[in-house]
Amino acid sequence: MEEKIQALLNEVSAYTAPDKQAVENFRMKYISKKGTLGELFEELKNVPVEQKKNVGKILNELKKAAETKFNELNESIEASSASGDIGLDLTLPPVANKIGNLHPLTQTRSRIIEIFERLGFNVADGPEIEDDWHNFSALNFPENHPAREMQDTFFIEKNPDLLLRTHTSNVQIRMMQKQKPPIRAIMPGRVYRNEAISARAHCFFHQVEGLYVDKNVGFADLKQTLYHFAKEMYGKDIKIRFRPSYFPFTEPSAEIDVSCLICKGKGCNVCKYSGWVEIAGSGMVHPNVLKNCGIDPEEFTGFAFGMGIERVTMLRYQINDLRLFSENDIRFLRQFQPVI
Ligand code: 2NL
Repeated sequence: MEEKIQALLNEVSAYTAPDKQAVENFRMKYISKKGTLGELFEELKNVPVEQKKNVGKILNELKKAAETKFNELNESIEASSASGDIGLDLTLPPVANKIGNLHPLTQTRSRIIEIFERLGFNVADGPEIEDDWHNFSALNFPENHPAREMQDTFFIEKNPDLLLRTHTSNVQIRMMQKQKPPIRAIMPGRVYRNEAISARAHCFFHQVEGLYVDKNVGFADLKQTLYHFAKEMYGKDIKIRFRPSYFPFTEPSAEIDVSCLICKGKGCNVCKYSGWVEIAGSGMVHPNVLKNCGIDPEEFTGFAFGMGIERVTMLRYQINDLRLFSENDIRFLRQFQPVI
């Protein structure tokens, strides 16, 4: 038994502990009641009387040595954590934080704003719940226009009418009422239409409308502004074309197409084999609209345009289903990490 105790004495004095857990393991193994010391004191009862004194003495030495060692180990662990050594290697490269990314529609909206801000356009905002006058009447919609029907527009109240705006033109109307030209602003925002939801239509979407009213603003300004926008948004090789169209609030009106980004104009299913995709509607602000807002159409002229942010984003990233934008599916949203 003496030899066994001697061996244990050596073991105890050589013990090292790198962390708190190792110190606790030491305590359990040697000092605790169920540990080695406890067992040895049990065994001491069976040692012959003539040896008992001697064995008891070295066993007590072992006990003391283990207790001293335990205190030492504890102190050195305390001291190393107080000195800032917390078992972390700070020279290792950091683990990148998993941060989120902006929604693809937000990214596109920011890019659109950036392009027009550099041309001197302000950014304006207005209410999504609107009255009939700011959404329809001021914009020269005739009394019996289909957009004024329940199946096309979400009405909140009837007589007097309150509705969810169907475009952000209400913001332009409010701006023209409040402010004298020159006016140069874009209006991004959410708009609502009473449509059956499918891959190509939704009951809400996002729009950016633009307005430029001043003396001598002409169709050439409209064309160059939107051509510049298309080149900034889609690349300098983009082609652009204007097709005659009709809106109650512009005269003349034009639909704007860009050469298909997918097939470069050769023909594919995105451009329906025409080589062109529609990106915006536009036109010269109708004199009635200017008059309705207290601006003299003899003195001032202006152009306006409107585009869907979803549509621009779908072309940018080749997304084929509008519903993906509002389903909050993380597998879709995570694909729009900005490139650093
Ligand atoms: C489209 C077409 C358009 C406008 C919006 C506008 C606003 C005022 C006066 C005149 Cl206050 N026009 N906005 C003009 C032409 C087209 O939007 O396809 N949007 C998604």
